[in-house]
Amino acid sequence: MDAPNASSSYDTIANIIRDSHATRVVVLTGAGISTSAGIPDFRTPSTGLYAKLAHLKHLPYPEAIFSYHYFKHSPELFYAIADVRHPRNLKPTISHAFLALLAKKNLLHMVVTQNIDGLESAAGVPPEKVFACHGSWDTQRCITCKEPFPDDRMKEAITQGIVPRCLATDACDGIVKPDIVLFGEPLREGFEEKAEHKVVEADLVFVMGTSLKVHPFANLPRLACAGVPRVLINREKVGDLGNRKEDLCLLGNCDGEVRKLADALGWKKELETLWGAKTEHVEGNETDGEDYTVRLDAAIDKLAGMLDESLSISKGHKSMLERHLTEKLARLPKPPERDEK
Ligand code: CNA
Repeated sequence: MDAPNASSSYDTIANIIRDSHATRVVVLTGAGISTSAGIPDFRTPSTGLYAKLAHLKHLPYPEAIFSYHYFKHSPELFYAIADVRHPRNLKPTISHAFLALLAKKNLLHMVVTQNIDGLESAAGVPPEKVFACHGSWDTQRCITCKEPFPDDRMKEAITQGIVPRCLATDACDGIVKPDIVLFGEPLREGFEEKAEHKVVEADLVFVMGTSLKVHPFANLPRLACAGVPRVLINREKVGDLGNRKEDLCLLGNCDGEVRKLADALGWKKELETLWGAKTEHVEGNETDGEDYTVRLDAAIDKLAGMLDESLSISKGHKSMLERHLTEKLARLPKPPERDEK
């Protein structure tokens, strides 16, 4: 079968939705859905966070900063850049608003997101329709005794770039970590029920703004039943999307593709109105423009300085890195911990 041209793809998807062929829509999202809100993704060459971290010569590999085993040993490195990664005062994108519109029209079965920015909820997707499988910055706890840690103290620590310590008892003093899932940690409870089962039940699956490099999330699109249309909205082809005859690939920026799709559905005005209502009270993205790039670069310079210092004062850092890499290699074949491909 010939690949449909782009304009007929929008119409095909619109027909599937409009003619009520699809009423259990599952949307699988990643960092690309939030880049236009000003949050860099991980893997886009040049603008992604990994490209920036790759210049740090004493970091074993860019993802180490987001690895639990590395965090336990060197939490100060994570907190050196926590302030620029923390999502606050951000506007949801029109792509997030599209998810809320699907929910409003009773079509949304579940959004399964790898994102930790909370922008689905900010756009108005009901909480029971969002499964953030990598957690969020909303809460935090001690990694030793698991006691929750107060929000205001956490905010202070993040702003100042210092490692928060457990307040539960004098004896504990454990490191506090936001309830985001770092590499090597178990996923949030409910992955089977709220992600895998929902994809199996879906009659239409969207995959948006993800490189599908992180497991076990990366396997979710394959769980869609045979014959169920899978729609990729991304700048590039990823995973096995495009391999089934019912797959449709809209390659481009999420927001632009979503606008075209909304147009084909006759939802454009409603979408813009919903988006406007959810963003008018947010004054401006904190991560907008040059100021954010300057802050991010400054945080990464600080990180570089800390790494240089820790290497020059401590041979222990080197042996920790060796241990960490050995542990990482030993852990690789064991899903369902969150891990790279
Ligand atoms: P990734 O590996 O960085 O991939 C992003 C994908 O989105 C790539 O394929 C890009 O080409 C594509 N992309 C980027 N911008 C756009 C855009 N505007 N329109 C269309 N496509 C775009 O990120 P993944 O989400 O796949 O990786 C999973 C990690 C990233 C998760 O564990 C997250 O916690 C982590 N992350 C989250 C956030 C966030 O919460 N906003 C930000 C950065 C990283």
